Amino acid sequence: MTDLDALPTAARAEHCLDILVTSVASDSHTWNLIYLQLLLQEQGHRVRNLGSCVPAAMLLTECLRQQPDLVVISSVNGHGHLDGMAAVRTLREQPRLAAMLVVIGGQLGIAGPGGQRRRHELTAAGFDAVFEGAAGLPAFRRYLSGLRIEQGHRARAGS
Ligand code: B12
Repeated sequence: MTDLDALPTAARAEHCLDILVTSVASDSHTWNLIYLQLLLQEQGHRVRNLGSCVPAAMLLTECLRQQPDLVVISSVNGHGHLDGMAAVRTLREQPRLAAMLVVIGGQLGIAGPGGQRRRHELTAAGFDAVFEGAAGLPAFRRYLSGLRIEQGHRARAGS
């Protein structure tokens, strides 16, 4: 796990999220995770990064312990859609995690982006959103902005 305090962070956003960045069990790539961590921290979110090769059981333990607002799974080795489905099913079996947001992105298959069909498989397994291939990052940024607005509305409604 990365020492977060040693990394530069932007001023905390008004509605910052607690975000868990992780990979899947088979994937040993790490720069994708560092990239995402910095991207999210630059936007003022609090990030914990579990690193590479994270078994589903470990992810489950960390989610129960940390109760993050959002879990971001990244995989680029081509096995992410299979490992990702196993991981999200493990999380969704836990009633306490049923409402937690979980998204996945990167290079999820060995034959390029899987399009609508793969997105459907992954969302059916329990992901809230899928960000695959080159179009993934801009779509992910838009998704995050939407969450921030939603959280702002919730905070105002509660106040
Ligand atoms: C460096 C590297 C390695 C290093 C990793 C070292 C490390 N500490 O990370 C080593 C040598 C270990 C390695 C091993 C392997 N690798 Co490799 N590796 C690469 C390489 C050259 C660069 C990856 C990288 O660091 N990029 C920099 C980061 C910042 O970018 P990124 O990973 O692409 O992530 C970006 C996007 O994908 C996206 N993204 C990623 N995740 C997410 C998540 C979300 C939510 C969003 C929105 C976006 C997003 O955002 C990031 C920034 O743009 C790529 C080829 C390439 N040029 O991309 C191959 C590559 C990823 N590797 C590949 C393969 C096949 C392997 C091996 C299976 C090779 C082998 N036969 O052993 C193993 C797998 C090991 C394993 N168990 O996972 C393939 C994957 C093919 C696929 N997906 O179909 C690639 C694409 C090479 C290729 N063209 O074939 N690899």
